[in-house]
Amino acid sequence: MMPYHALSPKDAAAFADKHSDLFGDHSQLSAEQLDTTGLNQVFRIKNNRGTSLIVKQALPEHSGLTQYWPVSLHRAQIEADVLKHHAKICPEYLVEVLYYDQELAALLLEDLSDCAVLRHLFFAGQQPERIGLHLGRYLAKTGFYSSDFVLTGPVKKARQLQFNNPELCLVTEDLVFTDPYCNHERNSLSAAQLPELRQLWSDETLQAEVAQLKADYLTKPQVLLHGDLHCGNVLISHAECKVIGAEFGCYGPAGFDTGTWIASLILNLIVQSASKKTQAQPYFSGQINVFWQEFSAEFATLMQKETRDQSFQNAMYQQHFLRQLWQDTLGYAGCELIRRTVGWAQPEELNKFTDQRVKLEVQRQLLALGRDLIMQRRQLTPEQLLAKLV
Ligand code: SR1
Repeated sequence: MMPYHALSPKDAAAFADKHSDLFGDHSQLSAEQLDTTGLNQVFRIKNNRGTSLIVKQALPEHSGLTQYWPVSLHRAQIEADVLKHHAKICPEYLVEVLYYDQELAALLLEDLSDCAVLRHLFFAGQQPERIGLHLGRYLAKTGFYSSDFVLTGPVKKARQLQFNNPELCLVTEDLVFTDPYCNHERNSLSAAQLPELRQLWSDETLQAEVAQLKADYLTKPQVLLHGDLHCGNVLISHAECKVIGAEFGCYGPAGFDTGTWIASLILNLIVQSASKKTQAQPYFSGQINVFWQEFSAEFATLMQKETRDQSFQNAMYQQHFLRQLWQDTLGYAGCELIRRTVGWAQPEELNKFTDQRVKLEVQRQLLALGRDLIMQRRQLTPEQLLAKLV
């Protein structure tokens, strides 16, 4: 085994060559360094016949992140395991992990070069069909088959240990549930937002609800979550929909992923509506609707037909579970909207505004909607959520 070192492009090509049969003998490999978040480095390795693979390696330091949180290289193992585990359940929706090297904290992945990042398609004004359907199926299947409906107690507890991800979960705990509700130095704020921020920071009723959602994130290990399901982590082509970027994976409340995903669509809806570039509302509302219809129908069918645990075969319990999951979805969607508006990890969607007045108005809308979703989550129906997006 090779001790850890940051791979050079040449090392990455040798790594891909060694762990795949794809390239063949005497291949001339080239390595292109793709965009990097700084937390990882990513290479595309190609031979002269156009066959390509991806090497993704976790880096020990990140400008910014590691000054606040210890993030060990173990996150690469978590990512490989979550992707592989979810792929066992629905391979059609996951990037394939061909090899994982623990020492190097490096994954060898299939290259989805026919696909584009969903966020970039949205920026280009495209409205890919069926994303709601795909993500609904992906989350229903991976959620159900990693839950107590199917797994025995001992197997589930072993999985919880395997996917114990304290370091990156702490990033989520701080960035999603803590920082936005106080004047933390990590927040991304502007003076013009001060009236709304003062309200947010003094809103004890809202903060009590966010505390409840945070407690559930910490203590409700229902399903194996992706943990960071925004449209930057979804790749799309005319034929495929693939999920990537699972290093925040862990066991947690099923509504966390469904809520984060819906928030990502709402964020794009509100940003695009403000930019008046395309008819955003019918498309995004339609996708949110299809997503929830598909997710809840698939989850209900699986509960009815595939539940192994005798207690959880109870139909009334199953209905209660789905009702609670919807409420959690709204709550986590609200938290995600608020943290993406004022927190540290501002999304590319918001950073694109050149007119600061329009950006401020969008931020106000996101904060108000985020608050409503959290506070009204016990009453709001899916139809009422869609009505709020008009
Ligand atoms: C660089 S880590 C900060 C945020 O980005 C990721 O996408 C996660 O959402 C995390 O909160």
